[in-house]
Amino acid sequence: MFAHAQAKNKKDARWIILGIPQELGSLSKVKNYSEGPEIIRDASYRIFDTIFGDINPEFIYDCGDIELEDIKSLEESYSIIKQEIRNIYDLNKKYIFLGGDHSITYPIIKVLNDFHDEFYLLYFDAHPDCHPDPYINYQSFVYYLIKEKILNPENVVMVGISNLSFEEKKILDKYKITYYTPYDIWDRIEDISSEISDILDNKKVYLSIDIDVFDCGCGHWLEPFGIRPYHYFKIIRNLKVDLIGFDLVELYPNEFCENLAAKLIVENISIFDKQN
Ligand SMILES: [Mn+2]
Repeated sequence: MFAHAQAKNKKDARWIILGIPQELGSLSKVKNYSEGPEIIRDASYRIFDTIFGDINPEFIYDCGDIELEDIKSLEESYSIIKQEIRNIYDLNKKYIFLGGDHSITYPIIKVLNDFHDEFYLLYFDAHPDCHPDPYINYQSFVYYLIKEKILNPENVVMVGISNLSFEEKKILDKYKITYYTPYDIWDRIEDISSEISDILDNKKVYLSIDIDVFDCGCGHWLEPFGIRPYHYFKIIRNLKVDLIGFDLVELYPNEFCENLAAKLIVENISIFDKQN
């Protein structure tokens, strides 16, 4: 149970936490993505009050994890994740999904697309996950969401892109996807946070955070040229949006990184509660 999740039941909560310990979507040999939800919950006991706003634990409910342990096929895992989210989905609540590898965002976006006419994706990641692989996995699912016309590429904003394949660069150009590199972010954070705030002004937004966007080595992929939590919060605090929810994925366990993950979640709640 997440430390700050003290709502007595789902009905009274404004925020719903759901763990998705998926790792089938990863191509990496090290398979401990599935530990993510539990280690983030453990770390939440080391993170106390918030610095950006207030947090009220009575409005946060933790649903626990989706059971994925015995699932051997990716298609089956996507269909179970979709079904479980549909079962608990309520338009009046905000959702926090704990990954897992980044492929969990594929079924999440599919469900959101059923419930919302239009929404924007704000994507913090060192990678655009648009690689045109022959099947849907953690590095190709954004490409598939666009190809399947689930995501409108005009409604995607990527932050912190530092490592992309030749094909991905062409795809980002072809679909005219807005993206910022860590250099852009470090160089002109004030302007970029205003730009992003203008693009997303009053829109419904889903936020996806791959922790490898930060340059502190917390993701499975170790990307040395990234952004800092300062830049992240600078952008997030400037938004005036209708947040649908967010996910946090690809955490590689160690105490510093687990604390960062829990901190991001707790501060997100306080920031987005204040915005509404
Ligand atoms: Mn990534």
